[in-house]
Amino acid sequence: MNGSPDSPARRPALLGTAAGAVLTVLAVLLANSGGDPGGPAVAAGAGSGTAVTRTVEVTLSGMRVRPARIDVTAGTALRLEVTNTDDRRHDLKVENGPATPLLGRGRSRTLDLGPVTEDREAWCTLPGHRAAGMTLDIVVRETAGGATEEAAADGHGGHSSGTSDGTGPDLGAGFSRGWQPRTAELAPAPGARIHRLELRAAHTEVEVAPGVKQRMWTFGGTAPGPALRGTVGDVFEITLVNDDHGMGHGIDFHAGSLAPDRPMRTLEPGERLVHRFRAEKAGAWLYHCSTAPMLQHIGNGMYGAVVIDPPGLKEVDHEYLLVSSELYLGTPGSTAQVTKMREGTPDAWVFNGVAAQYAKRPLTVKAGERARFWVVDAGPSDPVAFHIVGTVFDTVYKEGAHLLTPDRPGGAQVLDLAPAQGGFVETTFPGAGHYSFVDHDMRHAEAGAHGTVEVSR
Ligand SMILES: [Cu+2]
Repeated sequence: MNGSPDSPARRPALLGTAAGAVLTVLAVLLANSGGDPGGPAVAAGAGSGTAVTRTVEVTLSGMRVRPARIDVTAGTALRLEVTNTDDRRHDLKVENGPATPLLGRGRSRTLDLGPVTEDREAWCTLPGHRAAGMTLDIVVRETAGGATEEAAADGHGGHSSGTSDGTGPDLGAGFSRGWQPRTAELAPAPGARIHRLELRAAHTEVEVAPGVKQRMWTFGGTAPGPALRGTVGDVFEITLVNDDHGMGHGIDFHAGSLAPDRPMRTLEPGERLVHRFRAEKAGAWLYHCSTAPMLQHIGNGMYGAVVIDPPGLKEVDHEYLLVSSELYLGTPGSTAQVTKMREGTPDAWVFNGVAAQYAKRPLTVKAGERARFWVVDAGPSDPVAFHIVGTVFDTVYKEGAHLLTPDRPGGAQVLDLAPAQGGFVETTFPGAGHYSFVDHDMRHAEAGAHGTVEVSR
């Protein structure tokens, strides 16, 4: 049974013959955003007189400890080289063990835990930081095992997104190589008065948060589906094709007024229909899958926006469209995932389908430029309070009406939208800097619903 040359049982003996009493195995886990754990993440066992010291580089930043979990073999002497890479100060305290002092940015301290024989937790002791997710689990295994568990536990393994503890995806991590954000720029309405589009309903794997892939149910291969834009009186002729072999889907355009029975019916796999409506009214409208249970169909990605310009809409330097929604990880339609939808405990809140994507890849404008932000709340359940730090809105248009125009003395700070509502705000960025835009419900902002407008001179 121990025939394999690299079987765990033989490794300590081999090491023991090569070295003396103490052998240091350096397992450097790269904590950088997006990098795979580099170097030999070796977990060697204590056996035949071999005591093992293992050194792990640990970084503190963005309300996270990286790695978030370290697997060690029982008896391993563990040494943590702790570095704070955050602008804020943090520390790290090990349960029944040593603690670092408060560390400023770039400061490091080594913690010697000695031989570890039982599971331990470590955390930042600053008020609220532990609850916000600054924890590290040290997990003891009885025997030497493979080196792959560290990698899997480090949040790089697709669905292993660190959500089991309720802290959501690691937003400080990196997106996969080649990742591109969903464009937030909204193109002007095409001149034609009839808009024809084929939309295919299908399953698509999407990187919904840094390093986290999720199977989404999509219109046109993306979540949100493609944005449509026109002017009052335009006709939209949407051909919906159900490419989903597993279930039925339909479509409901809030921008249209018509008897739902036929155009919003559920299409069985392989079926198609043409959904035609005339946009009689201006607004920022939601479209979504019309098949029950809609909580799941919308919650898994089947939504998008239709923008119908109000007459006389002025040109601005930049126009953006941000569709807000919740994000529920896990197998679509599984009991675990649907329970989160019913209980209102999403894993993240997002703009345009991906957590923190515009924090990683900011929107860029120049000082003094004027920008319009269209926002549609796809829900399925939560409202959004759209705010841009450092700006005042002089224009607010919500649900078909101007609530504020620049000729009036008042200003606005938030565009508040219930699920399925839409509108826009306008502002002029006063000077160069980094303006965060957020859902001002901070539970949502801190769990993905934030981005940056980078304003240059
Ligand atoms: Cu559907």
